[in-house]
Amino acid sequence: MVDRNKKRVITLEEYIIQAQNKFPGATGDLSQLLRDIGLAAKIISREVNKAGITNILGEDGSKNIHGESVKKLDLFADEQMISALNRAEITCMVISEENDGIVELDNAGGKYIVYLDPLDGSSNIDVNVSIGSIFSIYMREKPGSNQLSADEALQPGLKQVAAGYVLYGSSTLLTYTTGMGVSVFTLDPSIGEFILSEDDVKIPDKGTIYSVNEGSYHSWDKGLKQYIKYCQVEDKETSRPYKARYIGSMVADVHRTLKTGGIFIYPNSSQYPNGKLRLMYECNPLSLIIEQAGGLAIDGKGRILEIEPEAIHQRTPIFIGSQENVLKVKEFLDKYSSET
Ligand code: P6P
Repeated sequence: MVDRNKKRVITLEEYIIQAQNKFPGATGDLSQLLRDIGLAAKIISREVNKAGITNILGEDGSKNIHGESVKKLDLFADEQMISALNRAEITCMVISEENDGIVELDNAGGKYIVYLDPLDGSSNIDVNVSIGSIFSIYMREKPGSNQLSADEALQPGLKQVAAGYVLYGSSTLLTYTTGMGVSVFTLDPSIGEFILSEDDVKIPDKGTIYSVNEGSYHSWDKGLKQYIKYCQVEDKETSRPYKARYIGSMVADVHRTLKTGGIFIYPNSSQYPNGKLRLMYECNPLSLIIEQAGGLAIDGKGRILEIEPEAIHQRTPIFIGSQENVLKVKEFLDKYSSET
């Protein structure tokens, strides 16, 4: 007898189609794009989970455009994502951390522009710590034109039509938003499908975890130093001292912040005067996710999503997480803004 009360699983494909049906005018192109990213994520997840067995761990001996050693898995993830996006012929160009300029796809007239960090946190691959893929999707301002330029891709984060990440951890999660809330899918390897595990996710208004690389403490501005001291002072009313948690993989640190509340920080410093993390394919997509979940993301002054980009690989400081935690660090940054 079928147990009709048993909750039926909803796959990523079914969810995307149901969401598309809410928009009668939808062409189905964005749905196709999200499904293609989902397919690439499954292939990358399989390779990440057996990386220790196949000869795909370690470095491939080359350096990326930022002078960072490239891991074999970085390149594999980049190839899989770009290949998946190319097949659907609705994306005209991809901008990826692994490539200096724009990667022109076969259909130069495609209406979408996709930013990728194909495998973020790759320094953690060889020590089996969670890593992630991040994607950010924009509509072209001049659809149909075969003249591609990076300028067309320089749009503020508020204009993203979709954004999300894949977290390769104890399980593989795909989290995304199209501006109508945040949904989380968990990969069920036994059937090879992403299954809806949480819908319309909301970040707690405040949290008791702060996440920052305290090894750089001495190169921070005074406001941030004072904020971290505030987090560490005992005060039962505000549940302090907070806990410090830092994985060193942005997708993992931000996903934990989404789930538990609190704040993730990668600030400007003497080593990284404009911050280390990339605006277009790390900070903007994760900021859209967190804001859609009711949180906040700033560069220390204003919203990350409102930054008018000047370069496709530009960096930005980021303070992202629960409203109350982000507003509190901003109080300290403003108070000590005139002091270094
Ligand atoms: P640090 C990983 O290399 C990364 O790009 C992000 O995923 C992560 O948040 C950050 O850099 C870690 O940087 O300087 O603390 O090692």
